Amino acid sequence: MKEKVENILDEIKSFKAQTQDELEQYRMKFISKKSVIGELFGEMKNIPNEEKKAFGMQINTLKEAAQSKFKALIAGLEQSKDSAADNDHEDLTLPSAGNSLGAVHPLTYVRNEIIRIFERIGFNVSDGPEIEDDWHNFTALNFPENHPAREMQDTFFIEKNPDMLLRTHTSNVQTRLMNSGKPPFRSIMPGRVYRNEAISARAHCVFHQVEGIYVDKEVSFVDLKQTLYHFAKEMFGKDTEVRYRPSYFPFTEPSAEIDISCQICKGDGCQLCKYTGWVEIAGSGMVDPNVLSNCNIDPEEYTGFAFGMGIERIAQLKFRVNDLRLYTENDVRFLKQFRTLH
Ligand code: 2NM
Repeated sequence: MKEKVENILDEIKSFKAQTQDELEQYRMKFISKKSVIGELFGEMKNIPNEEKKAFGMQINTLKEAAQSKFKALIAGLEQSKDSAADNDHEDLTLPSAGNSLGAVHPLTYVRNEIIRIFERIGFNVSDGPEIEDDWHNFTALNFPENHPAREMQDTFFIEKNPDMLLRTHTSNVQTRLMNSGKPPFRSIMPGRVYRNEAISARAHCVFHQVEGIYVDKEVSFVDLKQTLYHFAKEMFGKDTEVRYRPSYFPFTEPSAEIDISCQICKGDGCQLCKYTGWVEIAGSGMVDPNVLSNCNIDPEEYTGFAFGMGIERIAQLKFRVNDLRLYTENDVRFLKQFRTLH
């Protein structure tokens, strides 16, 4: 009998429980009522009286050993569960996988840059609808009834309502701004515009403009010249030269186109500047008095200048993009080249 008890004790000592199932097997075998130890208690009645005491002490010791081992097995399982959970955590000592940042689209960058330059000299940003009525897009802007820009082949009209169209410039925002209250107005209007053109390297039916307007008492052509001179220097660098060429727009009088010295050949002559040394960046002029009166502003009291430029064009000059279609194809080989912009 003594030998049996010692065998059970050995078995208890060497028992290992790695899973909940094994723990349960241990419990059944050594702890429960029907366990081997339980059976030993049942044998008490067969033990001669003079040995009962010694035997009782033996199996009590065995029972205690079984129970303390059981506690140890439970604690061991809990700990291995915890360390398994620890393995789910990131190893914070590993070097990072590196994150791949997206890039700003070159047109977005140029638009933001234009906004930043004009905001620093007191212009704010205005917004307006891309689907516009004829009055805000053409009539208020002094476009005569028979102006070629109004032709079907130049403008997208809304079929169900020929008075509505996709704006051909962001000047519609200027008419809305001027109509909304009293000068002074000093604002720029970035946005998408539409023209009915066949898509090619040099033309697209959707493109982007920033226009600007400054209306107040005694705004003069000098203000226009200095403002756009400042813009050209900020956008293209201090060494950039600027010139003004007489031009014509329905909504301005007088009108001028703004050229800068060619960024590519620095004035020596190249394909981009068609060997003139100059490239056009914007149109401008003094707001025609008719436009002011159309927008309920007294041209005797107020004057203003306005200008407009194509964002694609500025980006082309800055980044030498030689095909307009690159801007909308979203070829990552093109887009990746602008990764450092922000
Ligand atoms: C240009 C060129 C010249 C212009 C004029 C006006 C308004 F509303 F004041 F009449 N808005 N935009 C303007 C003038 C736009 O874009 C090439």
